[in-house]
Amino acid sequence: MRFTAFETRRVVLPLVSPFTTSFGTQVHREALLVRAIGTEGEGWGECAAIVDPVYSSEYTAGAQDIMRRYLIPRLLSAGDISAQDVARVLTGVVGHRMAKSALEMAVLDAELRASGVSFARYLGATAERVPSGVSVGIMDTLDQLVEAVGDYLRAGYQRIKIKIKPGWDVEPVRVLRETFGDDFGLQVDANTAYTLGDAPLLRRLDPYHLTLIEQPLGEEDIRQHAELAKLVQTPICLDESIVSAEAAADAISLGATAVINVKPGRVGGYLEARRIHDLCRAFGVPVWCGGMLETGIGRAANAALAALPGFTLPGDISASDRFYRTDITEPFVLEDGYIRVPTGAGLGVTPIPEVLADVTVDTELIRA
Ligand code: OSB
Ligand code: MG
Repeated sequence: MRFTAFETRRVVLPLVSPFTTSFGTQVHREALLVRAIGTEGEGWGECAAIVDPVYSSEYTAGAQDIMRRYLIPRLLSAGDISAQDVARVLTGVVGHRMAKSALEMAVLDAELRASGVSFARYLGATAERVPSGVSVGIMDTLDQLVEAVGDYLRAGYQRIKIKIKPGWDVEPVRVLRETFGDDFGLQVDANTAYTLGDAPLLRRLDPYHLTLIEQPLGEEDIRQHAELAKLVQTPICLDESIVSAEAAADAISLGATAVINVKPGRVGGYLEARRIHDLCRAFGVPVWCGGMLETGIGRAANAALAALPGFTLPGDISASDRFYRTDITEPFVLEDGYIRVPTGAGLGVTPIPEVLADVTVDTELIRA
């Protein structure tokens, strides 16, 4: 269909508790939503960028700016397009994958709503529900960590991922195994906080049979991850480094990653995410769906993606109430440790107008 306008909308949602990673603490989620307005209907997208450029180079205000100045004008003048054309239309703009992903998602949602097809069916999902994992931030004390993890395990989460950084790594893992035993999936995420010289330290995680260690080294250190993989037993899983299917293929063939965290925003969209899934499946590399503290909009799309057959590990797709007291869509809830994949047309969820109005800090309509 032809798109006549795009609305960008900045929303701020308070988090139920602060979320600390090796790159900082978030107390609320400032997210950028996109509404694509086309000749046959509308669709929603959510940008994965966070408020500051500390996870990747993208950040909320920057994403809004690149959309306004460069990306949306290209889509508005592209004529009749489908979601499969978006990457090509935007290809002249270098980088800004999270911004591009949000726009492609909104176009895809509009298209699928118009044709009555769900994201899950379009992407090739084979599951009706996905196993739910939870990402647990760095805490002030080990007692706080044990309490939080105990609550999540009792709620039914199927695996725990804890954030680590130098000074908060082996000891929290040891305490969690000592307290809760060996019978639950446990993994760690360093968000690039280590160097190859830390291999002896990271090797001390080996006895705790973690499912994986996520992105221990820098985004560009793919070769060094391959070196690290020879020095530690815990499987390495790349997040930040995997910015495209090409990067995924390189990292796999270099032996830098045994598992991949697929985040649609980081790789430029759900279509590229599906290509990475297909590639990993062909290589026999397990994948799981990462998260960026999505609202119900992004969470719905992630659940659909995670229902593809190669997603064999629980992802960071937790219930809405892990982050938000009030989600902007109907909330995703944990049912026996699973999140149900929406079946309605497009995303299958829509923002609740009153809630959306409450959390919106600005909107901008960009027309042809
Ligand atoms: O590295 O996976 C990450 C959140 C923000 C930025 C980076 C990451 C994360 C998470 C949260 O781990 C995952 C979630 O949304 O549940
Ligand atoms: Mg990560």
